[in-house]
Amino acid sequence: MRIDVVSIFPDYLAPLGLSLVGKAVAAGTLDLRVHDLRECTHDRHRTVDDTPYGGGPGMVMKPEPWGEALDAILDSAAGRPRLVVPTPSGRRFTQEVATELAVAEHLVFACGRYEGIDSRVMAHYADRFEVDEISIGDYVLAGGEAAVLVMVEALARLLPGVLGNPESVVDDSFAPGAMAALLEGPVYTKPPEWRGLAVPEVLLSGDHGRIAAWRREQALARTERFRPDLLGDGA
Ligand code: 6GU
Repeated sequence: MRIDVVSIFPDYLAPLGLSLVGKAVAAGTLDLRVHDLRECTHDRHRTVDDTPYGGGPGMVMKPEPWGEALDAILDSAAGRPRLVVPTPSGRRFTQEVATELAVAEHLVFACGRYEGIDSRVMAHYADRFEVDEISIGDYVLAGGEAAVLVMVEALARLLPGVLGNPESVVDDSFAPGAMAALLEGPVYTKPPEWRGLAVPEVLLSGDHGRIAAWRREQALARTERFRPDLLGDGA
């Protein structure tokens, strides 16, 4: 998979060189390219924003630098990439959306700052990209960069060969399947007793039936406590 990220803070994306995503890049599973939007400005102040038409607070990102940056990416692209614009006013990012993005051949993330990107940019590219405006949750960030870190990490671990154990994807909270719509319960490792706290006896029993039943019960209790909406009876 190829991923391009365009931002006025390319250094913000440096963590993509670490951990699981970094390994996917090193292994060649992920071709990750980060671009500085200001390289596509041509004035002395490298201006990327201006005041909003119609008035109101804040600034809006000008279309011209975005046009230049996205044209250059398209010139080196094969096929029709997906353009993902992180914005609090987009559709909500979920595990299902991560799964959807993970099968794309080429994703381009356009990180807005300020009050957002001039809407004509998304309209203009709708024929050459599949354009998607996506929010990672109901709160407001200062820019799309942190949201890109979230989305890329979520989808990179779904790429074939990225996770050591593909079953960890299957058991995830929110993964489709037997544990669907249940949060994962508590986990334990050695030692069997730590600072007076014992690992639940059932996990040491070797009885796989009892262990599975206990895990299901724990997952259900946790879901009732923190996410009753997932059970359909809490709202
Ligand atoms: Cl994707 N961007 C910004 N700026 N704020 C957000 C967001 C995205 N998702 C939730 N809040």
